[in-house]
Amino acid sequence: MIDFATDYGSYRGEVGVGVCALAGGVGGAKLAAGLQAALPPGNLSIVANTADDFDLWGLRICPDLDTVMYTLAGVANQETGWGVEDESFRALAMISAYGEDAWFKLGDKDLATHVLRTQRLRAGARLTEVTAGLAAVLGVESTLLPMCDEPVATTLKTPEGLLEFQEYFVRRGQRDEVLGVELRGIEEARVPAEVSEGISRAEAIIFCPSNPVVSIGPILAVPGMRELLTNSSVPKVAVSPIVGGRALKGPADRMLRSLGHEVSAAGVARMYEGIVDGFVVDRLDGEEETGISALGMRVRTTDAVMRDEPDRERLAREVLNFCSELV
Ligand code: FO1
Repeated sequence: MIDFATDYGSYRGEVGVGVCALAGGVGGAKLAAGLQAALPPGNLSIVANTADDFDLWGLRICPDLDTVMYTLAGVANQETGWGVEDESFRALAMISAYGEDAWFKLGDKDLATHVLRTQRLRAGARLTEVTAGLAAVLGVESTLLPMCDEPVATTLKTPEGLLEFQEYFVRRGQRDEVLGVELRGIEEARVPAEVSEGISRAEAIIFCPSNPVVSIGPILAVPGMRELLTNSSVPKVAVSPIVGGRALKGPADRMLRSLGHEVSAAGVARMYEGIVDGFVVDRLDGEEETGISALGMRVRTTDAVMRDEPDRERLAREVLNFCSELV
C-alpha cells in the first residue's frame, strides 16, 4: 500500500506532481493548505476555479486563485479566509471618496496582486504563467493552476434577473434565490497543458470541500476536464462541503436546494457520481454511508470540519490515507 503522506512513490521531489486537488475559495484553500503541510514539498498541484473572476476598476480580480495562493503562502487573512493579513484599505477609501461604490473590499496589499496580474495579462502572458510568477514570489511551494486561461464568468439566474457572480455573492450578500447557473465563455475554455499534466501525472486526485455548483462545477465544465478525470485510474476522493445538512461556508446549501439537488452529503456525492471513487463525510452524516455506497463510492467518516490549522493537516492526512486504501 502506498502511504501518500510519507513514501511519495516515484514522483518524490518533482514539482507539481503527486497529488492534484480541485478547489474553489475559502473551504478548498483550507484543505489544500492541509495537503501542502502533509506532503513533501512540491508534490501538490491545485486546480482552482476561475469562473468567479471579474473586472473591477480596470483590474482583473481572481478571488479563488488568490484565496488559495494567500492561504498556501501563509499570508491569508485568518478572519475572513480571503484577502491578505495585516491589510489596510486606504486606496479603497480614496476610491470611495471619488464617488465610487466600494462594495468589493480590495485591500492595499491585495491591490498589488491585481495591478501586476492585469499588467502581465495585458502584456500577453497566460493566467497560468502570471499565477505561477506571483505564487513563486510569495513562496508557495505547491503548483497553483487556474482551471483555464480563458475568461469564464458565472452568471446566476435569480428572481431579480441575471446576476454576475460577485454581484450576487458580495454586493447582494447571497440573498437571492439561485434558479439557474450559466458559465459564460466556457465553450471557448481549454484545459491548459499544465492542468492536463498535473492530472495525468497525479497519483491521487482530491475534490476539496468547495461548492459543487459554482466552484467545482465550473472546473468540471471546462471542455475535456471531465474526460481527463474519468480516464485517470488513480484514486479520486471528494470531501463533502455539506455537514449535517448545512454548508460549511457560503450559500451552497441554499443553492443546492433551489437548483433541485438534495441538501446532504449524499446529494453532493450524487453530483460526483461516475467521477470519484471515494467520498469523505463528517461523523454527523455517518448514516448517509449506505446511500453513498450505492453510488459506487467507498465512504470514509471522520471529523470533516477544519476549525484550525492542525485540523487541516489532520483531515488532509486522513484523506491521503483513504486514497492509499483505494489504490
Ligand atoms: N468576499 C466578501 O464577502 N466581501 C468582499 O468584500 C470580498 C472582497 C474580496 C477581495 C479579494 C478577494 O480575492 C476575495 C474577496 N472576497 C470577498 C471573497 C470572494 O469574493 C468570495 O469568497 C469568492 O468569490 C467565493 O468563492
